[in-house]
Parts: sequence; C-alpha cells; structure tokens
Amino acid sequence: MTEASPLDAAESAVRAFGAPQLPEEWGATPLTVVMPTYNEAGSLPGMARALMALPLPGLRLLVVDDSSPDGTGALAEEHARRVEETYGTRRMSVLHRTEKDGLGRAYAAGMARAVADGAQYVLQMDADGSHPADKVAELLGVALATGAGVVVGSRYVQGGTLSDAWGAHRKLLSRWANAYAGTILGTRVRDITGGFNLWRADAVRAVDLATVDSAGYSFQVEMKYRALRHGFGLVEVPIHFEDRTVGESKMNLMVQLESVAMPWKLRLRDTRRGARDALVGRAARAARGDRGPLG
Ligand SMILES: Nc1nc2c(ncn2[C@@H]2O[C@H](COP(=O)(O)OP(=O)(O)O)[C@@H](O)[C@H]2O)c(=O)[nH]1
Ligand SMILES: [Mg+2]
Repeated sequence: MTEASPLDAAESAVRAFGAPQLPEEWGATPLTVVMPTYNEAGSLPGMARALMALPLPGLRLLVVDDSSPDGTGALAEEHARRVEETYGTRRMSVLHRTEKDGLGRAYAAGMARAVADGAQYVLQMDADGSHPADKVAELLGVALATGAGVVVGSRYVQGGTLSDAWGAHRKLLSRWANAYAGTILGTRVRDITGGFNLWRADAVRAVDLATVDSAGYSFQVEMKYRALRHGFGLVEVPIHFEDRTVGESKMNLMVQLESVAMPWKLRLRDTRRGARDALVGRAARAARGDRGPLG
C-alpha cells in the first residue's frame, strides 16, 4: 500500500470542504473600482467582465467617461444593464462628463462619487488592460490586514515587472520619472507615478479631492504625497504591468509638462506653508511672552 502524500491530504480536504474561498470580510467589503475612460471601447467590456467575475461580491465598478467619441460611454451603459441582469444588483454604473478634462479630474470626480455612495475602499484602475484584475483581491486583503490608507500596485518593488513590449528607453523614462518626483518630494515610495492604487475611504476624504491641483497624470503623485502628508500608511504590492494592446495612449505634451512641474509646485507650497506656520507660531509665542530655547 502506498502512503498518502501531503498533497493528497490537501486535495481530499478541498473535496470535503469545497473550493477554497476568500475570507468572508474581503467579499463583504464595499469596494468601488473607479475607471476613467476616453476612447476605450475596445478594452472596457473585457475589463468589466474580469472584474465582475472576481470572488468579491462587494465590488462595484464606476466608469468615468468624458464623452468618448468612440461611444465608450454608451457601451458602458449597455454593459452595466447586462451586469444588472446577470447579478440582480446594480454593480456597474457610469459617470458621464461632458468633455475630455484630464485623467486627474476624471478620477477626482469618480472617487468623490464612490465615497459619497458608501464605498469603504476605492480602487483606481486604467481601462486599457495594463492593470491586473487578478490582483484586486490581494490589494484589498493587504489593506485590511495592514490598515494602510493606500495600497499601491507597484511596478518597482521586488517582484514587480514591466511588459516586455516596453523598450529600454520607455522603461528608463518611467524609472526616471519616479526617481524625479520621489527625490523632489522626499518620499521613498517606489512607484509614486503608478496608477493602480487602492484607497481607504477616510484617506480619500482627508486628501480633499476638491482642492487637488492636477488635471492630468500627476494626480497619481499629488494624491500619494497628500496622503503621506496626512500621516496615512502606504504599502506597495508587486504587480505585472502589461502594455495596452488596443486603443491609444492619451499621454500628451501638456500632461508631461504638468508632471514635471507638479512635484516642485507641491514642494514649494509646503515650504511656504511651513514658513507661514513657523511665523504664526513665533508670533503667538511672543504674544504669550514665551521665550524660545535660545532665550
Ligand atoms: N475620463 C477620462 N479618462 C482618461 C483621460 N485621459 C486618460 N484617460 C483614461 O485613463 C487611463 C490611462 O490612460 P492611458 O492613455 O492608458 O495612459 P498611459 O497608460 O500612461 O498611456 C485610460 O483608461 C484612459 O482611457 C481623460 O481625459 N478623461
Ligand atoms: Mg495605459
């Protein structure tokens, strides 16, 4: 008679107790994926299907469409209706905006809506297939386990990888952009420019979306920086970043210039605020007759 291996034992346990499940708390957590779209008709349905198929019944999808000329907005509505028929609840909805107003503005509107509608967690995710849907549960699990305000799906921590379709030049540019923003802002976040980020609702409220400056992609940097300034914990989880296979990138020169200027803008604003606070503090101490450490 052959001895049963540990693997056999595990397999019979699975047969006895059913397929392994995610912890109940993960599935019960209200999580809204906010997905900005501009001309993403080729990839949006597949993304929506992948998200709905995850074993996370608390997951909702909010598409933020800026009146895409290719009809992404109408396609998203049609898909949302089908999702409702399949699941019996309105798990997908669309926020329609009148004109192309930048990725940052679209995210700000969508994240504000998601939190106002009761999401406990909000996930930022591109519609072009670059961000892995099969990592969503892990990001949520890490957030719940660590209590971090922000969990970054990171290309640049150990285990993170980039699509082979990215040439050496593009890889270097992305690395450089991260180092540039991180150095100016004095943060050690490895993927500060990354766009696959999970936010706890109170961290979203604390950053005050209405006052965010960035219209474009620098939104990613500004948001993480603001969260860190508010004292929220930030954890990075490795992901594989895929290149888009359909549609076109919306990156343009204006967006790039804003991304170059934004770290300086944020830093200068903080320096000024720090100097002002110090001045106000000194005036208040003088009025009270306090003396500083140097007399
Ligand atoms: N609503 C909206 N979505 C946008 C805008 N700009 C970019 N996006 C979306 O933001 C995501 C990331 O943009 P993408 O072009 O893939 O950027 P890249 O990956 O840096 O080339 C995609 O889902 C885009 O459709 C915009 O102005 N408005
Ligand atoms: Mg992209």
